[in-house]
Amino acid sequence: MSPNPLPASGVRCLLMRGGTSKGAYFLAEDLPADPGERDDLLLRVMGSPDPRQIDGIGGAHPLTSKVAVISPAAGADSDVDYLFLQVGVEEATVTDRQNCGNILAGVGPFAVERGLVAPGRETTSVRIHMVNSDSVAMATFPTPGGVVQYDGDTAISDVPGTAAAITLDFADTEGSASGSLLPTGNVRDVIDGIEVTCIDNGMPVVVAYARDFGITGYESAAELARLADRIQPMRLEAGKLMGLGDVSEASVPKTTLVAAPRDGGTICTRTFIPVKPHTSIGVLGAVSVGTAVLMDGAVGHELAHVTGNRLDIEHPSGHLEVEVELDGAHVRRSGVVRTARKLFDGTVFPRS
Ligand code: NQM
Repeated sequence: MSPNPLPASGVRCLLMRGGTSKGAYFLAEDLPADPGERDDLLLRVMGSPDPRQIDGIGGAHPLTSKVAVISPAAGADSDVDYLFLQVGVEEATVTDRQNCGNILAGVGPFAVERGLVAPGRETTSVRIHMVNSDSVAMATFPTPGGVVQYDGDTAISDVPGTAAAITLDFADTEGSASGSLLPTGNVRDVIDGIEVTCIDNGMPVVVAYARDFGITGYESAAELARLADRIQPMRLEAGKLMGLGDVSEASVPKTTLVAAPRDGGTICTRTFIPVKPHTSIGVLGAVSVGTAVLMDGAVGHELAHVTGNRLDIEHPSGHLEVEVELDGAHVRRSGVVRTARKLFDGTVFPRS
C-alpha cells in the first residue's frame, strides 16, 4: 500500500500550454463516463463559476479555462480521439460546441506521455480525431530518443520565448459546427445594416469590417472590451442564420473584425470569443478568417494581400501564419505551426 494514498476525489491531470491557450488534459478513462457528472466535476476542477476561478486551476479567462479529454481512437482513421470542452469562467457552463486548435497542439505530446501512442526515434506523427467536428488533424513533433521534446527555437506570437515546433495539418474542417463552409448559403449577408461573411472552416466565425464598428481595427484587445454590447446582437442573429440556433449561451460563433494589413501580413484582425476580445486569434478561427478573405465577394477579400497559400493573419499581439488551399469553393487542406509545453503532471483535487 502506498505510504501516502491519494484521496478518492483526486483526478490524474496534465496541465499544458497548447499554443496560446492553457488547459487541463485528461485521459477519458480518468473522468466519469456520464457527460453530466463529468461536466460537474470539470466545473469544480476549474473553479467555475467565479471570475477569478480562485478555488480551481482555471486561469480566469476563456483562453485558460479549457479541457482536453483524450482516449484511444474508436475509429481506424486515427490514433486518438480528442474531445475539447470550453469551461465557462463566470458561468457554470461546459460546452463541446467548438473545437480548439491551440489546445490541439498539446494532444500529440499528451498521447505519447500517457502511452497511447508509441513515439518515433526522431519525430512522431499522431492522427487525432477531433470529436467536436468529426475531422482529423495530423500533429508532428520532435521525440528524439523516443521522448517528447518541448524545448526548441520556434516563437509564436503572444507566448514568451521559444519552444519546439508542432505542425498541425487539417482535413475535412469545412462546416465543423454548422455543416457547411458558408452556413448561410451566401458569401455575404447583412445583419442590422452590417455586412458580414459567416464562415466555418474549423470554427464558425462572423467576419465584419472594423470600420462598421467605428474602429480602425488596429486597437489593442483591452480597448475593444467596450464593443461587447454591439457584437452580441449581431452574433445572436448570425447564429440563427448559420443554423446554430440560440447561441446566447454558446461559445460560437466567434466574431472577427477585419481591416487592411499594416505589418506586411495578409489581413489585420480583431477577434471576440465570443464577445470578449481575444489577445491574438484562435488557430481554427484564423484558418476560417483566412479562408473567407480568399473568397471572391467575402467581407475583407478586397482588403487582403494574398500572395499564395500562406496567410499571415495580423492580430493584436503579432501574427499567426496559417496555410489554406482552396479547390474552387472547397477547402483542400489547411495547416499551422504551434508549440506546446508540459507545465504540471499530477493529481487535481476538485472542490466537493
Ligand atoms: O480557433 C479561442 C484559442 C481559441 C480557439 C476561441 C482556437 C481555435 O485561441 O482553433 O484555438 O476561439 O475561443 O485557443
